[in-house]
Amino acid sequence: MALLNILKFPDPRLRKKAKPIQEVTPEIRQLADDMLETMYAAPGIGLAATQVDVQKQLIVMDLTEEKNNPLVFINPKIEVIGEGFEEMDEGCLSVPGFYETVQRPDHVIIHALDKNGQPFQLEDESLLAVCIQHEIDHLNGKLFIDYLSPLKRQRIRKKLEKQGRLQL
Ligand code: K1U
Ligand code: ZN
Repeated sequence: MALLNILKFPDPRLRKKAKPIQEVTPEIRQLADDMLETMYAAPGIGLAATQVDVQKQLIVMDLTEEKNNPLVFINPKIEVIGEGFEEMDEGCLSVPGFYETVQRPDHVIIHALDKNGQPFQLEDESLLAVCIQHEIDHLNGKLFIDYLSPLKRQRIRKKLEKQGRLQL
């Protein structure tokens, strides 16, 4: 297994769109394992392939405190159920140190392939529903800070650019 580099905002590679995975090969399974290791080490509860500079529709997640329920979503799609919305504080491993409130549909059914290429569905009305929407946004080149005002986003960009320069 390998730890992968997580791209940080405003890296333009975070804006690339991921392509569907045509076949679930051993290389894709290895990438999923490496992404899980990277997510656990960060630490985080989710990670999209875009964040590690791979433009494939692959997401990993584990919402347990014990880190014992790794989830892999290949070519995920969501179906929004009803018209309810929920506001939640979100963080992002690509925007480290910032937590902001985002409003999203609160009830979804996720359709995806698992690590063996088998289709599965998951229905959720809590953190999983929020997290999968955040991760699917990554696959589409979108970040949670895109839901904030331009002024707030600019402040975050300046702080992270300053931190990046200090680390050089
Ligand atoms: O996509 C990412 O960058 C991962 C992100 C997922 C996420 C968190 C909260 C709401 C929506 C999506 C994170 O994992 S940020 C870190 C985090 O939430 C966390 C870290 C350690 C323990 C528990 C949570
Ligand atoms: Zn994120």
